[in-house]
This record gives sequence, C-alpha cells and structure tokens, in this order.
Amino acid sequence: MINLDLYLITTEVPQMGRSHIDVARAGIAGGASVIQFREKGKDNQTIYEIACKIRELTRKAGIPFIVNDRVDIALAVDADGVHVGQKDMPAAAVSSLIGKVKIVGASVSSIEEAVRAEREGASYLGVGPIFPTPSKSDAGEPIGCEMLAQIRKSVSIPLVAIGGINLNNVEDVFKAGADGIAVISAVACAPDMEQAVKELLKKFKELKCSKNRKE
Ligand code: TZP
Ligand code: MG
Repeated sequence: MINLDLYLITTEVPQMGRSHIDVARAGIAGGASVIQFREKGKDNQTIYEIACKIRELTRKAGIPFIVNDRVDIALAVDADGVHVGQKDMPAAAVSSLIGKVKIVGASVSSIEEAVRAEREGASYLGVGPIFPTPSKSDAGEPIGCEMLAQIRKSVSIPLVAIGGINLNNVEDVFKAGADGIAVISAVACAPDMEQAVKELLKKFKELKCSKNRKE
C-alpha cells in the first residue's frame, strides 16, 4: 500500500521564484513519500510538460506520482494515480478509466462523503480542510480534528489529513487517526523547502514509532 507519511502537493510560489518542479525536487530531496501535481490555471501543453518532468523525478526517486483532477494528463504521463475532489469525476469513474492497479484518491469533508468514496473504490482519502488554509480559497470551513477522528472510525482505507497542516499541529492530526499529512504551504512557502519536509517527516515518523512501541 502507498506510504502517505508526507504527501506533498506542488504549487507555484511566484513571489519566491518557485515552480512546481522546484517544489517537487525539494520535496523528493527531503524524503516526501508521495508527490501530487495540482495546477488549475495553465494551458494543457504546459500542464503536460510539467507533469512529464515530475513523472521523471518521482520515477527516479521511486515514489508515487499523483495528478490532481486530470485523468487525461495522468494517463498521458503514466502517473501512478489521480486525486479527485467532490466536484470532479467520481472515484469509480476515474478507476474505470485508469485501471485497477492505479491509485485513486478522493477529497472528503464529512462522514457521508468518506463512506461514499470508499464504496466507490477510492484507494485513500484526503480529509479536510482540517484547519484554515491559505492555499485553497473554496476549501470550505475547517472540519477540525474531531471530524477527522469520526471519519477515521467510519472507513477503513488510509486517510491523509489536509488543510493548514504544519509542525505545530501534526501531533493533533496523528492522534485523530491520520495515516499521513498532506501539505502545500508548510513546504512551498518555507524558507528552506527540503528542511521543512525533513522536519515534518521526522515529527510524523516519531509519532508513528512511539504509537507502535505502545501497541
Ligand atoms: N484541499 C483541501 S485544503 C487544501 C486542499 C488542496 C489546501 C492545503 O494547503 P495548505 O497550504 O497545506 O493548507
Ligand atoms: Mg479537484
């Protein structure tokens, strides 16, 4: 099964001169366990070219590459999976297009959405936004760790917590049942992206290890 420990979603940060590829490269250097390419504004040719490059980097690193929304781009670059939101194509339809061996992730904010996505064959769920997020203007109200814990009890597929995750709240989402953390700004806007990934990952792995020791 896919290792969701640190699921890095790429973005551009023009004011810091950072491209999707810069973010992906730094994430890989820091040890990210998954890279998702998420881009909503560019033309298809540019999206395809960036996806090709991130595919190459993730393949060399031996980690899964997920494309947000775009089944066509994911197929064209032989990505490992597609991540869909509530307003995108349903997980079952995506799965029928990309095949059973590929990964389908779905964003959910409620128990009902989580149960439906699991029934439709999602491989994992992105649950959030847990906290307020600067990276998605239409993310909706934060659902908090209590809802994450309730979703954890309602489905058995892996969950990745998303939305405002940073070093200060990793422990809270871990305790609520997250199998991994998905981040944009905590890495893409950090002074040193590679270092930010390493610190988040270290924290998450420590929490996992101490839980395993107690069990
Ligand atoms: N979906 C729910 S919140 C979010 C997405 C894509 C943005 C997460 O970004 P950040 O900067 O880690 O809060
Ligand atoms: Mg979407």
